[in-house]
Amino acid sequence: MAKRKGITVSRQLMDSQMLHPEATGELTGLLNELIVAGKIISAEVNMAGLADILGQSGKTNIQGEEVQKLDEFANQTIKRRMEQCGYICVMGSEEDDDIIGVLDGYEGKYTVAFDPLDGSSNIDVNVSIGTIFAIHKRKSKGKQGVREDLLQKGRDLIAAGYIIYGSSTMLVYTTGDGVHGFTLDPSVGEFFLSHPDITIPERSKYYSVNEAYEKYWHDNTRNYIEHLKELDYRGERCYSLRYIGSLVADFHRNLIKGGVFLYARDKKSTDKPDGKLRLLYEASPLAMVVEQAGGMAITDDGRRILDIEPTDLHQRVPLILGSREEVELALQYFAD
Ligand code: P6P
Repeated sequence: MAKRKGITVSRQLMDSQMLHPEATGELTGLLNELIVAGKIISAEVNMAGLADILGQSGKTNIQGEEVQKLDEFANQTIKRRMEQCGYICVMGSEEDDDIIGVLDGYEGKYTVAFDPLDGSSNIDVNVSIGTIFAIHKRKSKGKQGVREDLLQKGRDLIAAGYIIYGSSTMLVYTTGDGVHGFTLDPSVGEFFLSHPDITIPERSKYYSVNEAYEKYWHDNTRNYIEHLKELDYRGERCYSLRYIGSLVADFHRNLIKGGVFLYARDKKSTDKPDGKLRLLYEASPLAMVVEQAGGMAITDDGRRILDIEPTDLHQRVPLILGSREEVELALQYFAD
């Protein structure tokens, strides 16, 4: 008797497409192409420990960070698939200074912004890392897309999600009808539904922040974290700090177990007055996922992440996101 494997992501995408009679199948096609790229990256990441791919590539990216070889591989893999998939008109990557076009004749109605391999500084120590993606509908007319097609508010996202390369490879995404998680079965090369309709616990005892920067924090961050440390969580025990230093890994843990993640602005780096994380391909897509899962995502002056009007491809934004009650508590310290 063949062992039932369950629902594949392609089947789930087709089912949700059927709920929208106006759907043309282009979004499904685009997500399927991103999934193929994710499978290719997953195979490479899992091989990294064996191949000589580890180590520095000797190049630096727009962020001034040393680019690991796997970063480049992931970036090239996604760009090659996207430029000729026929579903997008322009893309933006954390690894590329400027917007990236598509092959002539392959222009489609969507755009994609992505971080090809976030947390890459953790590659060599086998910590979970991830690909984050954000999909909008183009606004411009004509063939090739333009910058303005990418600089759209998170609340107008059509779809968003991430692939986490960890003890297993998982795809977590939303198209606005809830959040669904799929686990890759490498033996058949398919993502199977493993976490239907993910909802983030409303409360939690976990907070994620890099405490090493405490002396650089603004008072609101310091007062909030100090308050958490004074709180008895439901009279049982105080909060626990969980911080991996890999955004997708920290976010995924909080999505499943509950928690609040902070990367607020600090006084440490004058060249990063708005914190470290990027709006278009980190904060916005994760904010859509967390809101669809029942959580919240705000800046450290209380604004909703999804309402922010982007002005630059690589703009940074202070980010506080996670369980609804935890972010509501944080709002008492951060709302202007
Ligand atoms: P810090 C990894 O380099 C990253 O971009 C995110 O994945 C992670 O959340 C953050 O930086 C960690 O930054 O300053 O705490 O090392």
